[in-house]
Amino acid sequence: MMRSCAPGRVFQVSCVALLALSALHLTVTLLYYLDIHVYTAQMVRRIGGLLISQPTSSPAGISPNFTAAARNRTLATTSPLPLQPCPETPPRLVGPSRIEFSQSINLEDVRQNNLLVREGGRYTPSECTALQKVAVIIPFRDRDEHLKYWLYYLHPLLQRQQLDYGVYIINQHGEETFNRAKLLNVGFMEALKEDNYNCFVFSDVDLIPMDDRNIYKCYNQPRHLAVSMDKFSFRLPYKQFFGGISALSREQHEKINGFPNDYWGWGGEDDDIYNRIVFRGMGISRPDGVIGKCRMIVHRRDKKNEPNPQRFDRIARTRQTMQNDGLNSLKYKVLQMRKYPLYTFIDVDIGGPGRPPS
Ligand code: UDH
Ligand code: MN
Repeated sequence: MMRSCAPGRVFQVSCVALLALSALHLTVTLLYYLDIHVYTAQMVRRIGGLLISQPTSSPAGISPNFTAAARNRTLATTSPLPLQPCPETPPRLVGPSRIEFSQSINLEDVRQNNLLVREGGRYTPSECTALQKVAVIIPFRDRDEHLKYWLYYLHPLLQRQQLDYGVYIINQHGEETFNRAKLLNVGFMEALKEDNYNCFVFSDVDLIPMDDRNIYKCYNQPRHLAVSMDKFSFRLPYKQFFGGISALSREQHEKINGFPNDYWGWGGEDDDIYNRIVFRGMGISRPDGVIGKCRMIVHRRDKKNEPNPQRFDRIARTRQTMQNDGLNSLKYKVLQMRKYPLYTFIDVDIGGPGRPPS
């Protein structure tokens, strides 16, 4: 009996072993398949997020679009893929490029060429996690033509620099004498109400960098970016010059009590800012003279921005005035905030010389 049963038993054991093996194989295959699908689903969701985040309506610079922003926020928070930090040197930079102001710019075209820019002029790289969140603040009044060139050149450049950024146009309402530095302080405060920006690039509307290696981000010292401008024959006009475009981290800006609010008219506020930086023990960081080349759109002096005759007296007294004139004394009233496809526009009453905002 035992002998006759033996081959049957061997067969039975083999069958069970085979069955067990098949089951194991099936399970492994199934797990692998499911995993791939979860991953694929994540990819699809991510790419879908990018596609959906394109603005679809409202012509640039004309009508605001609030719904896209809400949608983008939702997508951004549900994105499941962990991303690598963005590299120190962005890989898609092109170096020197041609900047000219002869062609006319159509904002709708600019928008079509920057479909990844979200409502309000926001952008977040999809391929990596940016290390800083940058608010670009532009002091503004009645310079629509210059703004078009700025958007045309800067949006592609900032994206190549893999920055997580937002663009804020701070418009001085009314006819009072212009006050660049106070508008920049307003931009700092208002941008922080929107997001936890940790870097602020303050730029004139008429300045375009000629080389995308001039990165619009913050460094361990306050950064001066407009170091060799065409209008100064591509040289620093003087060693302490801090005008045109600068970048300060939130901490650096707060450490100097922000910028002065009391420079009405053209000139001096940039020297006051330089003094503030030095008096708080910091120095200036700069790109070299080749990378730091910039073009300024040629323009006449604006009305209500005449050279400020008080500027020399004021910059001689920065050490005292900076304690009580700055972020801690800033008073203004936001009249309107509008989200356009390529920028956020904030219309603000900052008062006038000796007159508080109403
Ligand atoms: N700004 C405006 N509107 C104004 C005044 C100034 O938007 O009415 C802003 C704008 O961002 C501008 C910045 O403030 O780029 C600085 O002002 P600016 O461009 O007038 O300063 P700049 O140093 O002054 O260029 C040059 C004076 C004109 C000299 C003309 C002689 N050739
Ligand atoms: Mn200018």
